[in-house]
Amino acid sequence: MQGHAASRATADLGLLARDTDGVLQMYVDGRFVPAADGQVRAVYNPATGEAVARVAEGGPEDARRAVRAARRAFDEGRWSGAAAYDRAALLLRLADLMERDADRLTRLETLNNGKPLREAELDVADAVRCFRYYAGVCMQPHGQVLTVPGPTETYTVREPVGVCGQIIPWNFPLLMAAWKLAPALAAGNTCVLKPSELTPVTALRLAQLMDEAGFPAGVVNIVLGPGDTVGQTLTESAEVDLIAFTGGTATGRRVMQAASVNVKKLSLELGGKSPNIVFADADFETAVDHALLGIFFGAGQVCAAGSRLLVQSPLYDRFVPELVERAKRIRIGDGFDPDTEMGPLISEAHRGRVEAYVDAGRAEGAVLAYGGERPGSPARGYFLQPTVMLDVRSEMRVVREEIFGPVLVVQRFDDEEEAIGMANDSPYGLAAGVFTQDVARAHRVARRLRAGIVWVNTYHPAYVEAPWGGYKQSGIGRELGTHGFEEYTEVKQVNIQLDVQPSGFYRR
Ligand code: TXE
Repeated sequence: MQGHAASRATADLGLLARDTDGVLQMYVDGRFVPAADGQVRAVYNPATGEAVARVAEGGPEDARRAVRAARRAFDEGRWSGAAAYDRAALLLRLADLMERDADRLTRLETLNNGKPLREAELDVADAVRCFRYYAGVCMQPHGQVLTVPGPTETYTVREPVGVCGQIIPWNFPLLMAAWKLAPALAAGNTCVLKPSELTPVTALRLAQLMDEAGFPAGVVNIVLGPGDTVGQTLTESAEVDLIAFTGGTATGRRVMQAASVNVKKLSLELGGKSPNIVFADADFETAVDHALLGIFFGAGQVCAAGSRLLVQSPLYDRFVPELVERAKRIRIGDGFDPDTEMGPLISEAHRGRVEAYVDAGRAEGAVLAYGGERPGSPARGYFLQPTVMLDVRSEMRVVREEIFGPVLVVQRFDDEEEAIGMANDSPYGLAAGVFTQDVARAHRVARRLRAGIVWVNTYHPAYVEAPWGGYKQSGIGRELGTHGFEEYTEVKQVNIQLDVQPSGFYRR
């Protein structure tokens, strides 16, 4: 079964546009092209450490070409000038093609990212939903008529910002492409999307599907390559009007700086260290289950991961042993194995970073209740055990910094006030979980948490209809929902004098 799905994924790779040497091509101005200087990069399957494909490795010149193509497409109005209905029709057509291709996209995602097939399936379904949702949003009216003093008709219109540079990470390669492209295209922008250099594969399949759907040339460009060259060129380019970035906070700062060149619009979806608060009155099974899901889904490589667990004292001694036992039972393995519950980390280097955090936590006095080791099996790949650290203090690095791996730190609290204080004691503010059966408490705590997303008695669901983004250093702006659409628009006010006459302000 596992081998079968994996070999089908290898066959799926054969569909992608390639040159005569088998190097996968990027997508610029409606054509699949090699890198301007012919560079090539290998991409890997993190579950085996094996190279699965070679891809064109773009550089600054490729980024500039893609930006020129997007600029031309925008300035000629090939897309922004199209009726919203026609843009929506293409987004819907794309969603249909993605659905037709869902099994393939799922396998390709597992092959290149390592996540279990069942996680990749969710990503593909959510990506399809995202394009459909924004097809609908795009056909809604977006302006307002305002009542102002005087005989003036005043209204607002929303217009596309222009050329959008979109930089995405490796943890949800296809879904992040959808979160960025769907609202931007719905609003009439043209796009240059840069996938992570580690996980370009599903974005290349998406490019083929966009080509098949019939998007005009230059409207969507997918340029491959490293962040510090291709990403940097996009963020610095005076021809780019908006940068939408998802990635680490340190890189986010650099992006912000580079984007200041022409005062670009900016949306940043950065890191998190999200608290998950379990009150003593919580439904026990639900809270344990969601605490596990909160941190071990995606092997913890999720911006909104519930990586700080806060448990109320009366429950602590029952809750934590059960959580640790359940963490031990999580089946780690190759994403193609249907029994796998948690896949590998994205790379050897990233696993090293996560292990260094575990060491730092121990050195600072945290107690390792379970994990921290590479599992004996699978023998290859970048796996790490689910890890739970106890007796942590709020000043420790493992409590303050984003680890981005399957590492949960657990703290104890006595009352609601203390829990809120601990939860908010972070430079981040992306998400938070609250487990309680007291409805008034749920609302009280949700109000006081300094986070863009609060889940009560659940963890992790993301709805395309609802705004996604963080407070504090977790970012700027919101993705998804109508807020996500508005990020990709400029708003213009138009004032029409109804009683046409001079102002009389100056003598005639
Ligand atoms: O991310 P980077 P990395 C966090 C997580 C992780 C840390 C580092 O804590 O451990 O970041 O991961 C592109 N100009 N998150 O190094 O560098 C890069 O090519 C423009 C949280 O993988 O942020 C990739 O496409 N672009 C996060 C994208 O930025 C640049 C998801 C993300 O890479 C660039 C990933 C530059 N100078 C990591 N440098 C989340 N919010 O979900 C790099 N890039």
